[in-house]
Amino acid sequence: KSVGIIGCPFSGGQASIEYIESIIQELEWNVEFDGHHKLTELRPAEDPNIGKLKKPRYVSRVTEAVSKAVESHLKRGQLALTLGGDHSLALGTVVGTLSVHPEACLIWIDAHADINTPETTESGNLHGCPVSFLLGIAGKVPGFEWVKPFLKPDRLVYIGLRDVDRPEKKILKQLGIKAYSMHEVDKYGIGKVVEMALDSVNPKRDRPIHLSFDVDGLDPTVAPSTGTPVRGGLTFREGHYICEAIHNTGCLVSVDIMEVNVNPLLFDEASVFETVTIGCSLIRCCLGETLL
Ligand code: DIR
Ligand code: MN
Ligand code: MN
Ligand code: MN
Repeated sequence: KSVGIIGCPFSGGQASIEYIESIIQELEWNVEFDGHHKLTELRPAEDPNIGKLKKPRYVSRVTEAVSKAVESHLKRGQLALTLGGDHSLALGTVVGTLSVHPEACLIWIDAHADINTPETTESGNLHGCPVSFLLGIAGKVPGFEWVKPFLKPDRLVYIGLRDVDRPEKKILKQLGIKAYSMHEVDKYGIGKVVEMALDSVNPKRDRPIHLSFDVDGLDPTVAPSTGTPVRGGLTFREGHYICEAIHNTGCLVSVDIMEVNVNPLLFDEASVFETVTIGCSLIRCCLGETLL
């Protein structure tokens, strides 16, 4: 049992700086951590918008580098654990996973669907767009030609959604993407929702799983230091249950814990501590820690 940790303090797709050093503690696995990737060195001198997209070159370089890092840890038989950082990073982590495990499915925990295209995005922030690139519906954007293989819509499922843009809702419907919003979590309970989610993307529990966990999927009362908090999110236990249940499938190969923001200029110490602590504890569940 070995885990390779990919530290990604990166905020090119969003407006803030993120670190997450202290999350790497007390793991019972054999841990390989090659230091935080020096992603800021990849920042180009000039990076004008492409259409509405902000910092497109920076994001494409960083995410391509991250895809290679994930790929290399997976090829060595390790669980790839990526700590971020802006959720645009998942463009890299998921491509890295798919290039080693083409049959993998993607479970996306988030308040947001992150499926805006370069056409539909209002903010121009690439952290709101990675899924459209992963599905191959983003169109041709210079710098992102490396993004392949693409993910099939029936291999993707969401849990925790509650702030989805109108054009995003249209895309989800058109492609028939399975999504369990907070409404379904309330209605069925988290146990049933996770079971239904797994049944939809991994019915025989034989496909490798990539879990991309945006901490803003959690309620801001339990994960306050994140860039775009939305009220009415997953409880502390619901978040942990998801990680425990996915660990129990035995199929988990790659995990992202994203949007943990430790910038002291944006968040007070207590908020950062709480968010980093819950991030660490989600990771422990993904690695098989049990309550009893
Ligand atoms: C919004 C917000 N849908 C956007 N997305 C966020 O910018 O595209 N994603 N905050 O995490
Ligand atoms: Mn590495
Ligand atoms: Mn996200
Ligand atoms: Mn989000």
